[in-house]
Amino acid sequence: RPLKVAIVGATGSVGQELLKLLSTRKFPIRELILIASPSSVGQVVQWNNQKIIIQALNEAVFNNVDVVFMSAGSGISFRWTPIAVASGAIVIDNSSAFRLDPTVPLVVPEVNPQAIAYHQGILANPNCTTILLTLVLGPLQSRGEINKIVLSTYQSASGAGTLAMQELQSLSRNFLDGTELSSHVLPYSLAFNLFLHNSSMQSNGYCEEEMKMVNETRKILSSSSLSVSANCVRVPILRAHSEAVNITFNNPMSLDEVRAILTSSTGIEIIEDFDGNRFPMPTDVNGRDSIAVGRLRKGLNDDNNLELWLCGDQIRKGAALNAIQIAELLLSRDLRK
Ligand code: 2RA
Repeated sequence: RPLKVAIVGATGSVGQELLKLLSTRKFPIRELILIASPSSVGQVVQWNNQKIIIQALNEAVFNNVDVVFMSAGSGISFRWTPIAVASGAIVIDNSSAFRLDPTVPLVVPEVNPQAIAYHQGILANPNCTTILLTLVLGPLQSRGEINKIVLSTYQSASGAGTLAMQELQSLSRNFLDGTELSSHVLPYSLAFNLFLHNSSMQSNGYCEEEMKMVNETRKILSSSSLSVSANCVRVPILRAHSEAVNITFNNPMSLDEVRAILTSSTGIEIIEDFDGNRFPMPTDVNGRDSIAVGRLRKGLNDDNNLELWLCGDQIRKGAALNAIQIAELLLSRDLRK
């Protein structure tokens, strides 16, 4: 039956992608309500030949709502997700608020769809970098246990929001014009520059973004002993994240075997031309559902080692598409609660 759906954070880059995908994927909606910050309340949004007026966030807004896509940051999620669940809604939360809560499934539908069975009203969308990584690790784990992951990320400005994407463009223009370069949204100028991810620094010397990859990857792959080490970097790219990944299995694997697995895995395309030195680039994945994987090669010093490179659209599969795929999975199982 068509559903009443709410998007909290409707004006953000992920909220906008949710609107686009809910329409193109023909998600069964009988009513869509859009909620955003006070500065956006009253704005009219055109969606599926309807004019929808943006509403303020309050308790009543969740009445009779079946599914809430929460995409307004952890603070809003912490406070309003329990209220939405108490109103009878199922919440798919794009923030980090509940991702490590043992009662909350953390889901990449292609990898651990079975996890949705234990939800109690909240399901968490993993961090964008984790979605892209586990989409590849999931199928590979089926061929043999993965002991260790070492990776570096090359994260686009979109991960810091729409204003950060705009700032990258304006600072880059300023750079070329030789004018003033101070950043306001990002911690430093990203014009022809890069910097280590500026999420809060933990006492162990890793930042919050890196620890998200450690903890979320372990939860999604159900492998608490998996060793993960991440180095997260913000780079001057608009909306696609890239990752250089080094995987150690507990047994040797052949590249043909790995290629065959990834080629047949949903949501992954292989872009790989060693002769032409052509591998995935952010421009290959912008606005696309699939992520691109390439440059598969065995480690130089360890037969159990595999190295690869991936690129994926941070706003789409890294956030909005994965959230909708979780909702579609719930629908296929009749929104069990
Ligand atoms: C980032 N993954 O890219 C985080 C939040 N989307 O900064």
